[in-house]
Amino acid sequence: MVKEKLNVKTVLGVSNVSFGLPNRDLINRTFLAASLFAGLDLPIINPMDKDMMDTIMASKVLWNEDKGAADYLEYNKNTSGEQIIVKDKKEQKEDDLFEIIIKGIKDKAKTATIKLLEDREPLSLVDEYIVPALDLVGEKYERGETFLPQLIQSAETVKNVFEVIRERLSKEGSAQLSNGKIVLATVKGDIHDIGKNIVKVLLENYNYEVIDLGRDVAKEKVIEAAVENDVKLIGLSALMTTTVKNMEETIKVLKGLDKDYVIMVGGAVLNQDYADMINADYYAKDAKGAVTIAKKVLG
Ligand code: B1M
Repeated sequence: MVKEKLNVKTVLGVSNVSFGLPNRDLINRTFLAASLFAGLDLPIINPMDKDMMDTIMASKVLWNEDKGAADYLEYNKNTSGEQIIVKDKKEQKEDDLFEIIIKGIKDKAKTATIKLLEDREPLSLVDEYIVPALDLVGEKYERGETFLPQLIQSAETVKNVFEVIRERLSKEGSAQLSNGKIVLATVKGDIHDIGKNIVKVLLENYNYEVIDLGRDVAKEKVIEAAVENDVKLIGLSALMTTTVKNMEETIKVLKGLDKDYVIMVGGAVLNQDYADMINADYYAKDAKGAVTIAKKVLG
């Protein structure tokens, strides 16, 4: 009411509420959470009381005052393990693209990429920076040393990096798309599309017309696009052990149709043996491998 009617900030000595009661800490931190929820601006608390500080840090995440949960992650770094900071033998520098991806510093990504491209091939950045940095982020995530918001920040940073690479590649490549059409999709249930997008750009660079169905694509949509566009080659990408099953099902349905579709698969979760097992015609380890296969199949 004070905030609505008077439009002023509020301050409150939180722990007075529990005076005379047992287990005051419990009452205090519950009241703190309730007061913050009601819009309290400045709680007066003992900053050495970890429970109270935990509630403050958590509430800032929940009310989105702590963007990307950055302060919360920093605050918890000692309790949840070592945070990702440095690439082993390298000095920690924020202008290093590897560090920029790992730390998810989106606004520095483009400048650092442009600088690297002064004396490097665009695609070398994929193998030297993007893949190893994301691999490290993924490993740390798996070990519980880094968390989903950081994974998302790193992925968004890579988007900025790849934007520059894509622009450079399209300047270098030919504008004609004449070597044949390819349907490309990340399979149902899987939203990982960074690798698929890299494959797409490189295929286009070699003059293939890519019908990109995006990510989380149902098998029915793949079939519809293949029939509609009369393609021979279909590329499927999957990154998770849980979604390769959907890749297998998509291949099964495609192979049951009366056209001889050629199916190439890729993604970090796969290898040649697995690709053979799920009846794919080709497995590509990376984007260059996908181009080699396209050349073999479509010329
Ligand atoms: Co997620 N994720 N993620 N993630 N993520 C992985 C895959 C994981 C291995 C991390 C880990 O735990 N170590 C793990 C899967 C574990 C498993 O398999 N069981 C995982 C998980 C668990 C999850 C979530 C479930 C997390 C959660 O919500 N709790 C969730 C899944 C959501 C879903 O899909 N339903 C999730 C979400 C995300 C983000 C959104 C944050 C983000 C993706 C953003 C995006 O893609 N738009 C993300 C990221 C970035 C990763 C890691 C760290 C990096 C993936 C990547 O982009 N690599 C990843 C760990 C890892 O792979 N090391 C991980 C770089 C990319 C260039 O490589 O895709 O392999 P890649 O592509 C390569 C080659 O494989 C090949 O060429 C590319 C270029 O060389 N290639 C092809 C790929 N597709 C091809 C197709 C071809 C040919 C070649 O022909 C058709």
